[in-house]
Amino acid sequence: MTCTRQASDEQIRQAAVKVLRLNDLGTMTTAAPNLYPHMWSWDAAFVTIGLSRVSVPRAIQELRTLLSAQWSTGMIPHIVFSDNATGYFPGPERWGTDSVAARPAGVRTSGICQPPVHAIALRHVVDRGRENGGSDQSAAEAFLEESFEQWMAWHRWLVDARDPDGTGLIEIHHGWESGFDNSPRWDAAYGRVRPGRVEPFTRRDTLHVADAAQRPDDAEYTKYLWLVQQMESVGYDDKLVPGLVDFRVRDVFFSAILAASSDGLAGLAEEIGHSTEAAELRRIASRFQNGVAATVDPVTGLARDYDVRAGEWISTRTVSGFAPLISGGEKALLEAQRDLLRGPEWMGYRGLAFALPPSTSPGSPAFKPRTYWRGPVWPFLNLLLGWASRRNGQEELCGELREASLCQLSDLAFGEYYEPFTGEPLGSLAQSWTAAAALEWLA
Ligand code: 9WN
Repeated sequence: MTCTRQASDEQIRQAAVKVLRLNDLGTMTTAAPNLYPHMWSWDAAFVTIGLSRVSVPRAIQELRTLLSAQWSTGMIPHIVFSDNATGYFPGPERWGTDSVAARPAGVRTSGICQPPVHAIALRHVVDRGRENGGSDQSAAEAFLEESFEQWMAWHRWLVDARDPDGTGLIEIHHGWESGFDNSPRWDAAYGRVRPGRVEPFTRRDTLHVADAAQRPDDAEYTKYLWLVQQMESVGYDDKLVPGLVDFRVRDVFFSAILAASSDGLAGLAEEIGHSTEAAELRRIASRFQNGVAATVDPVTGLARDYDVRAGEWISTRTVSGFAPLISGGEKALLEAQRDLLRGPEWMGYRGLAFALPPSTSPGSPAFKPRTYWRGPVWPFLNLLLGWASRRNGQEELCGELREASLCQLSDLAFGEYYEPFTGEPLGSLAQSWTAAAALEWLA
């Protein structure tokens, strides 16, 4: 499918750089200007990838800021709050993390995590530094040496705290940890969450989007806050949370990202002579790659999450079903997944504005074209799929995703997500990781 661009490459590049500049607070880039006035963990990784095309030192700073918020357990929190802590709810007070001893002093954070895309971003920073040479190269290589143990601690924490039984899948305790907040993947699990008394709250997110119906509703938010309250009641203790929290699922997409990132970090470890850690990371990569492959539904061909409390597979048709393309795996599995992705339920669905996978298949009864993770297309995910396709030796698929993405992003709105059939940008505009994805696609 060919598509038309509304702006030249140079116009897209300049507009994307402007978004990142306007969202830059100096040492952190906010995820979006109004809706998200703080740093989000997996957004920061994509922002770093985009920034590395503009300034390697600034890209390094982004990861450094994120690492300054790492808990002593190794966890990297999903939000690092800026000083503008009143601009988003729930803020640090509601998270109740100020009294958690594992949190580094002087940095306010949430108490949960997000998918570990960071080592992929670090690989980009090192590669850009080496391409540029000179001070960019020395800064990137010095940063790799200096930060390596912290990335290692992050991956080890995920493995030890979130997969203690060696299933090859990471357990999450909140939809926010998946980054796919209200995806229909989580509907059944949330259906079983029965909130107790939740402290009263006033949302701020709905003030910053054109139509509040695009966001999760209040009943969903009540459950989100209930889970926070449950975890907060035990100080986010890794040993205690699984025993009391009402949401426990093994997230296949998160696990695939851990596999891919661990493999990437292993390569970086080898380059700096950490061969023991490299071997450990390769074992992690293969454990989670196998874990992901084992979830594939023989009927749909999509990878599945697992609801731990219900003891059930989750078979909703969402884009997370393509987790094996991210983790990598056996040739036959990846070929089948690529066919599916290009097929009539996904990139080839009739009438799509751009041949890009919607977050939920339009063929699914759960599909809602304008509602957040229930249907819209999320541009940063397409960059991740493109990156993985190239790593898997699939330049052609990467090229298709690139072409369609650049057409989509040539509206210069840098939407958080897009209506799949009209191509309308939705949610927050000038979203940082969307701008970053554009910069990386243009390179
Ligand atoms: C909650 C920042 C984040 C993304 C998530 C996305 C959304 C937050 C929210 O925004 O989540 O973490 O308030 O809706 O779902 O993937 O990291 O862009």
